[in-house]
Amino acid sequence: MSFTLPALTYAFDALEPHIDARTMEIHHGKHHQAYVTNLNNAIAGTDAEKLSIEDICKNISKYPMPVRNNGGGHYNHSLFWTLLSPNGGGLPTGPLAAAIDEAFGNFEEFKTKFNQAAATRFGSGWAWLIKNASGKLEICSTPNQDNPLMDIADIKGFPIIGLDVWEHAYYLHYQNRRPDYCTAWWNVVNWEEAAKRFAM
Ligand code: MN3
Repeated sequence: MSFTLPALTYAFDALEPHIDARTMEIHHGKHHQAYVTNLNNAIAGTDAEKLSIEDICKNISKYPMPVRNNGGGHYNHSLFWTLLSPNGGGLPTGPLAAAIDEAFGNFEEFKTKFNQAAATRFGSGWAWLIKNASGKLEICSTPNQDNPLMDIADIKGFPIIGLDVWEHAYYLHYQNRRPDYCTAWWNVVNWEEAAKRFAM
């Protein structure tokens, strides 16, 4: 079995003006496709071909760097697309909203802390809201294509939302203005999908 690029459930231009069509087209069709192709090449003929991408991530310390970089890239982007929606933005509801208030005080405080994590991740990486082993929410960030599922992560947990802060995610439209991209991204966050993940 080999991994494949998941189709987007919305058009490349559906997230405009917050995320532009050209960025989405290159990000999905070129960057994510490259992670898939390179992951398949890296695991060809090994037992990892029989595993899910989640199981590969959970034991990532057992694999060489190309599997970590491209396997992380495939998991992270597959998740990222589902957490974006043209009907997104607004506020979370239900148990996820309550858990955010409990962990961070209120939604605005949560946003501020998440934006800080995204802005201060040096170089390329991701900002995350995770559910940790005790079921509590935490904010963290990871370098490169690492993620909190990985056994090598400083802070481990199940990703509820993730924000790609690699320059390829925003440079065409926002150039060096990562904080502007992070601010705009809240308008397209798919809280319905995030709530489903929190309930898992
Ligand atoms: Mn990316």
